[in-house]
Amino acid sequence: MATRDTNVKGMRTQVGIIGAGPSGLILAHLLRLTGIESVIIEARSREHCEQRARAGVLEHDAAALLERIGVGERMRREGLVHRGIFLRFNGRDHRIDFTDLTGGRSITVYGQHEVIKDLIAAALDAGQQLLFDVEDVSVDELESRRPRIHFRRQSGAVTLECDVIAGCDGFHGVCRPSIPNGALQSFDKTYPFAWLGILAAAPPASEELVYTRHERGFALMSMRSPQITRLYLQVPPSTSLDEWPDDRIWTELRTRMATNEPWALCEGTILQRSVTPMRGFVVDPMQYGRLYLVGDAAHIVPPTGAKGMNLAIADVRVLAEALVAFYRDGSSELLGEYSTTCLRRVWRVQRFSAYMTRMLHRASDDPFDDRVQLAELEYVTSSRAAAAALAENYVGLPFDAR
Ligand code: RFL
Ligand code: PHB
Repeated sequence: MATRDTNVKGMRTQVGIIGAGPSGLILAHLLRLTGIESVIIEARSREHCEQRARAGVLEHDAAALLERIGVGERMRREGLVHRGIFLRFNGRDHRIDFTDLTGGRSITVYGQHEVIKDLIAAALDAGQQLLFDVEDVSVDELESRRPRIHFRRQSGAVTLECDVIAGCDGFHGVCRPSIPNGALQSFDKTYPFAWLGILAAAPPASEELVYTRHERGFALMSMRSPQITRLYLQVPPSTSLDEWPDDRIWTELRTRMATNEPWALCEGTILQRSVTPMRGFVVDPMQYGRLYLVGDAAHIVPPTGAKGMNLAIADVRVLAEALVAFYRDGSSELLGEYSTTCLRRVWRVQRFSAYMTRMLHRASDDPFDDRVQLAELEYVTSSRAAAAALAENYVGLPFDAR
C-alpha cells in the first residue's frame, strides 16, 4: 500500500524518487507495475513540469516502452512517426532513410512535456504519491540501509525514510552534490556554443527534421505538430535573448536554411524562446551507497543527437529491473552493476552526440576544419555504411547492447 501523506513529519517508502521529469515519473511507473512502492517529490509545480519545452524525439524502443507500459495512447495518436531525417549542406538536402538502413526502425516526434503530462495523469490515476512544490530538499544516511530525504511542504517539514533513493533531479539537482567529494569521477566537456531555441506557431516546412550545416553556424528545424515548428540556431555561449528580436531570428534561420531547391521556411508567432548551453558531462560511478543517479542527474549530452531523454529512459529501465530483483529475490547483484551497465550506453551516446555536434556546428574559422567537416557530411550521405551507422545510433542502440 502507498504511504499516505497524513501531515505527519515522518514518512516511509520503498523507493524515494527526487524529481518528476521523465526519469522520476517513468521509474515510479515501472515500479508501480511490479508492486514496488515509491514516493516522488518535485521542487516545481505540476503546471511548470507540464509546460517546460525540452526534448522532442523518442527513439524507437523508448516509444515502444511508453506504449507497452500503458502511457503511449496519446503519443500514438498525436505523435509523428518519422522514418528519416535530412542533412542539409551546400544548399542541398540529403535524406538519411532510417527505416531502410535499420531494418524497419523509426523515431517518434512527441514533445517531452506531452510525455510528462501523460505520465503525471497515469500516476495520479493510480494513486501514486507525487508531491509537487516541495522545498529545501536534502538527503542523508546514504551509506546506511535507511537513506533519508528531508524536505518542506506547506504543511511542515518531512523526513522520508527509504530503502533506496533515486536521484532523478536533473543536472542542477541536489543529489549529485550530496555525494562526498572524491567518491565520483566527473568528465566534463564544454562546447564553444549554445542553442537558441524557439517554438513557433507555423507549420513545419518539411515533413522530417532538417539538420543544417552552414558557414554562419548550425540550424535545425524540428516540430511538435502539423501546426507548430521547433527551430534552433547555433549561437555563442554567452548569448542573451535580448540580442535576438524576432526579425533577427527569422532572418538568420532563412539565411542558414536557404536551399538551391524551392523551399521556404514557414514563419509565425514565436511562442517560447530559450538559450541552452551545450555540454557533455558524465559521473562515474552513477551511484553512492543507496543513492542511484538517473538521467540528467548523472550525465548530459549536447542535444544534436536528440538523446538526453532517451538516455534517461535507458537508465530507468536498468534501475527498475535491478530493483525488481532486489525486492523479489533479495538480490543486490543487478543494483551493484547498475552504474557499469548504464555507463556503457552513456559513453556510446556521448560519442554519437559529439559526432553529430562536430559534423554540423561551426567551431572554428579554420578553412582546413571546414573542408574536413564537408568531407564528413559528403561521406555520411554517400556511403551506405556510414549512413547506416548514423541511422542505427539515431533510432537508438538496442537496450540490451552489452
Ligand atoms: P529533468 O527533466 O531535468 O527532470 C528533473 C526534475 O527534477 C526536479 N528537481 C527537483 N525536485 C526536487 N528537489 C530538488 N532539489 C530538485 N531539483 C530539480 C526538476 O524540477 C525536474 O522536474 O531530468 P530527467 O528526468 O533526467 O530527464 C532528462 C531530460 O529532461 C533531458 O535529458 C532532455 O530534455 C534533453 N533533451 C533532449 N533529449 C532527447 O532525448 N531528445 C531531444 O530531442 C532532446 N532535445 C533536450 C533537447 C534538452 C534541451 N534543453 C532545454 C536542455 C533540447 C533542448 C533544448
Ligand atoms: C526537438 O524537437 O526539440 C529536437 C529535435 C532534435 C534534436 C534536438 C531537439 O537533435
